[in-house]
Amino acid sequence: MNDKKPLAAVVMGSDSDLPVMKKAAEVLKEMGVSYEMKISSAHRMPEETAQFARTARQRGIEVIIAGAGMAAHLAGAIAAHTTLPVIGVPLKSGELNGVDALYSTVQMPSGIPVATVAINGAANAAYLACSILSIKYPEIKSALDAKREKTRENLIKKSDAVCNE
Ligand code: C2R
Repeated sequence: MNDKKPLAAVVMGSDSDLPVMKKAAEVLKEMGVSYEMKISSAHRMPEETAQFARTARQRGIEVIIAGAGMAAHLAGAIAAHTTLPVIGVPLKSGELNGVDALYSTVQMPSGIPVATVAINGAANAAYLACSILSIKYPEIKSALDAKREKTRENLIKKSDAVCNE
């Protein structure tokens, strides 16, 4: 699906975030959403991060997922430069196990929102991005509906297998 023009962007603060953030890419792929993925740190690459955020809408991006650990300013710094929806993923990293990143990501000042998911919640960030895109794209709504139906059926099967032995 990634040969199409990207609708979603997945950004992370460091290559050390990739094992968690690739889960967002997997969900987007499964839902048929074209995406771009990059490392861009607001702290270590401030100019590139601002440039990415400022140009995202004109490049056709419609939603941004940003994951960072520790003093996680990436999602907020991106939101400062665009009015596209930004979903922040606080990552478990360092001595405070992600609570620092959660607080840094969720506590945005009024007017510059970041929709924050759980610590390491990269998959749910992607599902939320798909929900946002599904308002405009019926095929993404269908993919989300099909995924929920499959999850429901699997759980019923598991219940029958595990609880009725
Ligand atoms: P390294 O492993 O590269 O030292 O990074 C990254 O997201 C990562 O979880 C350690 C952690 O620092 C985070 N980081 C940020 C930002 N840039 C990198 N929180 C930022 O701009 O917010």
